[in-house]
Amino acid sequence: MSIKQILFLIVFINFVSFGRTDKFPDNFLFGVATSAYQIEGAWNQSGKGESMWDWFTHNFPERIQDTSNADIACDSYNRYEEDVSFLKDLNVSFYRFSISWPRIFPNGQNNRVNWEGVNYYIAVFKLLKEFNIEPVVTLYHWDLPQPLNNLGGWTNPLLVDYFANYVRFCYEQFGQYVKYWITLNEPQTTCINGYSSTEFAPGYNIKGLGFYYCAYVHLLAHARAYHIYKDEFYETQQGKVSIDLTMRWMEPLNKSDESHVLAAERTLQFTMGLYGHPLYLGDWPQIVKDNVDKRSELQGYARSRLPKFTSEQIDFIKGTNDYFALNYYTSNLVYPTHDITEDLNETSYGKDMGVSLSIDSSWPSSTSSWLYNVPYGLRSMINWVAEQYDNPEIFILENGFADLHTLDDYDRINYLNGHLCHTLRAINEDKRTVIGYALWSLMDNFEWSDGYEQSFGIIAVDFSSVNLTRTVRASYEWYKNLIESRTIDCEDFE
Ligand code: PSG
Repeated sequence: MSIKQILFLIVFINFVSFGRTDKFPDNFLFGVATSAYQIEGAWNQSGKGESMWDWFTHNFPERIQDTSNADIACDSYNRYEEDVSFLKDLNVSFYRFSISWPRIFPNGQNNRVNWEGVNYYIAVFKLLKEFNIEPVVTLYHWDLPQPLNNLGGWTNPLLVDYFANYVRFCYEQFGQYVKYWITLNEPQTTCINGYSSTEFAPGYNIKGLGFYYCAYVHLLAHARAYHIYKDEFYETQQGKVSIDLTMRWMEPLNKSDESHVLAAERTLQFTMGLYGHPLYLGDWPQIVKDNVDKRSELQGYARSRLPKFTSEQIDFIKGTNDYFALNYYTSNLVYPTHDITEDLNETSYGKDMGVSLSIDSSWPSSTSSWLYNVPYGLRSMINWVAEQYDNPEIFILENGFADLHTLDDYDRINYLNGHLCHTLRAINEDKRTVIGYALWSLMDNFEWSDGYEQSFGIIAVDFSSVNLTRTVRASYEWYKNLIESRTIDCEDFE
């Protein structure tokens, strides 16, 4: 080999192995996310009312892995200035956080306002504005005022009116600061874990019905909140309103078996489609109606376990998503297990789909039992949403990883890197409109039924210290660097 050839080889190898960094579009938004109950603490401070998660953790501590609660959590209610200083240092474009309903209306109703709570959020908004950080605001991230939980919570259609009064007040008070509103966070997760299982608050396993009634009331509440904004506030505030939806990507166990392909598609329709279809196409997905109506009849119900929308309700819900707020964490393999006319005494919604879920043993695990690192699933999910709902603008509002309680969180960096590379491919190669990405989470916090045993933060919080000391992890520096350079190395993430 001549010197010339060797030199060429060196240049060539450098080009393929080190030169392959990809750049995010200039207007792509990078941010981080949290939620009120998980970080604020101060559960009964300054006039805040009891939420259903306060009630749940105080009365059923055994339902939480470490029997803990979020009475104090990260104490962000008192330490928000420090937390916002990290946002400034990271140089994020936006911060996604939620407003605690019982901090605004202690008994859930608009006849008593807790102005201290209102002023807390105004202080946060002002600080974000000072640092040029866009607030992306979730109106409801699972902390329902307990008096409304006593009314049956999200299975009672009266919640729609209470929610309407609450969101109207929030638009009035905070609307001047907000361009991106999220009405409800991940109703799929709470309708499954809270109304068809005892794992999450309120822990009502309303067999066979909870999942669907909860979805029905959430969709009506979202649509009402959307119309209130459009009718009363849009003209002056010019913001966008969405509902935040989550899904695991569903991959057929055997891609060459048509019945597996159908099973995966069916599962997507029963989970993401249950919300996406009414919002974009009107009414429940056909397969959901077919299966649940049929099974309910065979089970001897006088009316289907799936509530029917009136044609007015269908029109009222359709078209009420200005952008698609998507959370993605992980994937599953799916295979068909039984005909829906079988196992009629079983009430889980899995039986309405006729499928079972598993995982691929090659997927890297996290410390959390359900979370595997499957980056291509995010790209598949983006494409599925785009194809089903005619290319909506997609805003990824949660993606993150549960790692050991360590500062050297290389598995998290690896997870984030892969998911951001696949997001970039969805933009560049699949030509999808993805406008931004929020990393879950800014800091360790109360991880629902896992308590403090799972950590999702790029900032570690020492929950055993009185000062709740915050320490940045390796992933924090990695993300900060990514935000600055807007480039990412995708060599290892095919
Ligand atoms: C999201 C996705 C799944 C389970 C739970 C969530 N999944 O795919 O099985 S909850 C979601 C939530 C936030 C949590 C975070 C991590 O919005 O509050 O802390 O994800 O679990």
